[in-house]
Amino acid sequence: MSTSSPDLSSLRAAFAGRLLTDPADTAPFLTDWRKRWTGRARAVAQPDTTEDVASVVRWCAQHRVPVVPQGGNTGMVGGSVPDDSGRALVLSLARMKRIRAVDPINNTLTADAGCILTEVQQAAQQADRLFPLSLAAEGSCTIGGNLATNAGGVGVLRFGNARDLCLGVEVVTADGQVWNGLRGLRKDNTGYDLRDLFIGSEGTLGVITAATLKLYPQPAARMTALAAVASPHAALRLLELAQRRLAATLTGFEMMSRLCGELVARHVPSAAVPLAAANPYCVLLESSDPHSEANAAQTFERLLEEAFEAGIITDAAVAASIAQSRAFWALRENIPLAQATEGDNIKHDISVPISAIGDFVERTNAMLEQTFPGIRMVVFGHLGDGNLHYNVNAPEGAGGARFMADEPAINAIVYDAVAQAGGSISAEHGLGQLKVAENQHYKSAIELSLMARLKATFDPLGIMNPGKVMPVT
Ligand code: FAD
Ligand code: 2HG
Ligand code: ZN
Repeated sequence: MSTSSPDLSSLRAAFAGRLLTDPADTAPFLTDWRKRWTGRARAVAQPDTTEDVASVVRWCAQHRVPVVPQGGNTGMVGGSVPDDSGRALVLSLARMKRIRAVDPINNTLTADAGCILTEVQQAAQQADRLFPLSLAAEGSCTIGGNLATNAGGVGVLRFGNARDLCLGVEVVTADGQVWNGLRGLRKDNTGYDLRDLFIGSEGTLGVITAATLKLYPQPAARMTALAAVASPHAALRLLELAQRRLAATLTGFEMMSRLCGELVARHVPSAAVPLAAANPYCVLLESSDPHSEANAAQTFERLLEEAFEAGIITDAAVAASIAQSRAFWALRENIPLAQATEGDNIKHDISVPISAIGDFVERTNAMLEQTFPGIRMVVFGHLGDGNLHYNVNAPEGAGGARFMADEPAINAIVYDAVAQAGGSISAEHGLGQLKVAENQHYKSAIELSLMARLKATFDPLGIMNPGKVMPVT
């Protein structure tokens, strides 16, 4: 790839005021949410339309300039920021915010990639529909970023991940052509599924500029409860019972370890809930009932009584109001912020078969505690999907830098255990730049070879978000 500096003047002329080069203006685009990676860039381009995106990508292809697509910059694995070579151009989709169409009969909504997730949820609500993708970053992440990472979140148990919620995409390819694949079809077997290749590709195959999304009916009532359990094994027994009793109305099942509750109490006291800091593990359950509040409350309370009587849960609190329900969710949603405020941390966004989670946590906790005495496990996440944020913080009072030096050894223990359980080293956050090498280690040769061939086919010049997902060759 060229190291000389191509002239930006044609882009600057086309993007009057929307091509940032001043370091004070570009800085927010160059560091990720975790503040773990800071890169440099030639410029940050801010397109308004799909044709703008295409013209930037064509310019980048012509001059062999790497393109780093960026949405809300809330990713956890460093995918949205450039490396420190200063050669890349950051392509921020943040100004592309049009809701293009809502079709309540087809139950679809088509939105520009830069729409914030909450804006999409609100547009669906205005049409008396639900767009069920939901995650704590929803006030700043974009639908393009959600699709590019195939985000999960707290509704996957019932509605699936971003891929399951997307019927069509519009994409600017690596050579700057526009593919309009905005089909609102539930059935379309006309060959290879290009949409599904772009979803989850983290900006390494093309730029998603718009998407057609699936909508659902709004529920009549929602119930939320926090239940205390002794262990992840007990949480799994609760999951099995809840799925039996609530069937498809069970829409959320999140688990958190005691330290999560303690860290929220310490760093985000307004979101603290005493139950979470007083028990080894807590589960946040949510049901969404299509019929009525009375029906929802009755089924939910019966479930918790039965769980008590069976000795599965030791304590529980059912939210008596919308405000209390929000408070329970605030506890859960503030764990990442509380963990970041506590200090240097190592994240493992892992999945294993749901049935294997109890043993996985017990065995891996024991191995880590034995090898790194005092290490603190901050374990939480989407238990109903078999996906845990099996995160760790340094021992209380220990220096962060020394702890981070142990990251490769800590990762090896965790990921070997994940591999042994038949799991994945990235359940929902993607690979970004964080897990490229580890993916090469844990994936089979044939998978890696097919991935490399796809990358070369879609992006022969290697300009699309280089160094993310795949190693630079
Ligand atoms: P960015 O961070 O800007 O980009 C992410 C990746 O997508 C990068 O590789 C980027 O190059 C690429 N990209 C962005 N936009 C485009 C585009 N239009 N076309 C092509 N490529 C693009 N994630 C979950 O899955 N589940 C959670 O529950 C969850 N909770 C979170 C909670 C918090 C507090 C935070 C900070 C993050 C959380 N995340 C979660 C991670 C993050 O929010 C998601 O990965 C989200 O989908 C990223 O969207 P974004 O717009 O911020 O993308
Ligand atoms: C969540 O579920 C996010 O809250 C973030 O996926 C997880 O901070 C993390 O590790
Ligand atoms: Zn998560």
